[in-house]
Amino acid sequence: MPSTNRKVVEIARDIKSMKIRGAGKIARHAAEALLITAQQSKAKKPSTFVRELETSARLLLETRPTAVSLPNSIRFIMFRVIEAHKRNIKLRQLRQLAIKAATDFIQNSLKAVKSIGVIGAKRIGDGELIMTHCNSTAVIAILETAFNQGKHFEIFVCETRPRLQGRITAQTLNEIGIPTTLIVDGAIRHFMSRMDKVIVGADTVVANGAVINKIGTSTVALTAYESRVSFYVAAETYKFSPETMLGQYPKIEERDPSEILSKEELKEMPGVKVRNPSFDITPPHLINLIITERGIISPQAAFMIIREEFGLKALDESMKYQTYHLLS
Ligand code: RUB
Repeated sequence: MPSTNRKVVEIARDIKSMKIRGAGKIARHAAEALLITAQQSKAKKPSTFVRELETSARLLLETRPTAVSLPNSIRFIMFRVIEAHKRNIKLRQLRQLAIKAATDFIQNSLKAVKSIGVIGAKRIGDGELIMTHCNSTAVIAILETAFNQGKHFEIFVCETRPRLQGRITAQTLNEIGIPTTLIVDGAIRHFMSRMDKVIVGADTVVANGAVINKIGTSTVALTAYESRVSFYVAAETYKFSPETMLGQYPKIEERDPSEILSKEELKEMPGVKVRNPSFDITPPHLINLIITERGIISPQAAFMIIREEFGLKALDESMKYQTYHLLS
């Protein structure tokens, strides 16, 4: 088994500890880790080179289980490398191909976020009140684009317990100059009836159009539904999960209780259990639209995006190469 590149170990550690966080950033850093593996490889044979990439890929896949953008970015690169390796191409070309695949993924991903910004901004009206939850690069791209177009609107940001990513959103919106109000998660229903819409990001979009995002998102969606407020999701197509077409749902990550109560506080109430799920599932009937870089779709069309983006052959390959192959 080849040893893992030090920089790759560092990236994997930062994803696990959430120093690197958010589904899009996680995917781009995973691609960067494979890029570094390819660039710094000392392999003398193509098979050793592929094994080195697989070792890095396995380490990255074990970091966080819920955002499908992570396995999708690895699949994008590994699929191309393994197919080329089957054609017996030379080591130098294989390395170039891996570097190109990783670079393409990163560039496509950044382009997708920008396109979502442009498409989503068209749905922001002057004078609107909009709620968001957690911290999503795709959502911020929409809001920043609309703001730069001269639209006036105000954002309500949920604090997002326990890791308070809502504060990161509030800080970013403040830097852009967008009027922003930070609220605690418990105040979501109190303010919802005043909102014109909600926009959140996604970690995974499943085949039936359900969206997995930060814990609390489904409560925001349910509250929006009750108040007849539109609920939009901003998600690049690499957040759509081909595995869900094959019956496999991503695991909902449950993080350490110490993110909620310190070890000392926990010791003071030994009989109390703390649960800390990081994500939840919003069902499709609570979602009005999903904004992708390919356009706006209804959640019911998620299935078509998966078929078109990943194709049946890729679905088949995913059984061979992805989570299954690399983690087995
Ligand atoms: C982040 C989160 C974000 C999505 C989308 O969770 O749920 O809403 O990842 O973000 P965590 P983006 O902080 O646990 O990673 O649009 O930036 O991909």
